[in-house]
Amino acid sequence: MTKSERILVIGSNGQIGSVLVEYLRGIYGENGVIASDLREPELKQDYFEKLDASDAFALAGIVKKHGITQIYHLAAILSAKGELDPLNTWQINMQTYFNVLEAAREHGVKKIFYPSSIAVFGENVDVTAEQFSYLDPATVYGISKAAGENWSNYYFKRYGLDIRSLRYPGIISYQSMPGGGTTDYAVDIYHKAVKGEHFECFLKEDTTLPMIYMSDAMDATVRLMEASADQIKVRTGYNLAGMSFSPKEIADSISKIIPGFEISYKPDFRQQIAESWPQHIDDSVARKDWGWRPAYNLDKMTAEMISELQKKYK
Ligand code: NAD
Ligand code: AKB
Repeated sequence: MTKSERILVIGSNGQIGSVLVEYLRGIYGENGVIASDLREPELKQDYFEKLDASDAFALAGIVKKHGITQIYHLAAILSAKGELDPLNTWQINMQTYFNVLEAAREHGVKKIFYPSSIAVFGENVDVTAEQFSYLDPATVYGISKAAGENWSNYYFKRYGLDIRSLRYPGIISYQSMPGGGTTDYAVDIYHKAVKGEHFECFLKEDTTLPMIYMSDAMDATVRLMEASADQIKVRTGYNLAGMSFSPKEIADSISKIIPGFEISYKPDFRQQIAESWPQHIDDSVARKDWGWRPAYNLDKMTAEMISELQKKYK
């Protein structure tokens, strides 16, 4: 990739987008990255376009107007929110992606990033999901991500579109709040702990899930996108792992720094979603193909989350 890239980030106000836009601007410059979302950002930005990515015409117009060379397509409805209105979730997740694929094909976009998820796996996967484990997702969100991966592979093979994808685990960040997933508790818990409040968890204490710290997720995303095309051997979605832990383990990690932190458990419908996902992810293919290595484990992440949130709430 060169510094003359013109990158469009769709869904830029969300948990990942708000961090990714800044991260990409650090590499490609302010005007190299056009942010876009349904909603205006909280702080006014020079390079922002209000966009409903379900509108194919509007999306293609922005691609043409800015001479876009790469698209990071983040807009989606996540696992928990998705179950509240399955057909609408399917419609939004798929229509926005088709609009991205077609705008890219017709207007010369060279590269696309498609965020997939551990939600593509389902109940028939073992405790650890391998790169080529069976995909039988239990949520409409997971079904849409698995379909999106297959469409990515199709557009790569049929039209030569250079689409790259990661199956993100639950992402944990201090900069931004999550937007309707099953792993959201693992961000909320830090906010409650730093504010000195009790945390009621919507998952059972021993529900282990794969997670990753935002800093590692940013590193993996750009590393994947900057790898040479011949290093990218998987054109559906790469397994990606950071760490795995249960609510009890994250609470114990927090208690080492904030003694007296209290958690209780009141599982709701998200428990069933969590139980359909693997507990661990084997990301050895990503490590081998393009050199992925995470830098954060649970305690290192906890220390940074608490110290950053203490600055925010002081
Ligand atoms: P989020 O819900 O926080 O943000 C999504 C953003 O997309 C929101 O700002 C929303 O306004 C915007 N959006 C929704 N519909 C849109 C539309 N029609 N047009 C334009 N913008 C629209 O989600 P996130 O956590 O930032 O996730 C980003 C992507 O990464 C998603 O595709 C998600 O599936 C994937 N992912 C996230 C995680 C995670 O833990 N955060 C894990 C796995 C995969
Ligand atoms: C969710 O919980 O829906 C997301 C994800 C793992 O895709 N965080």
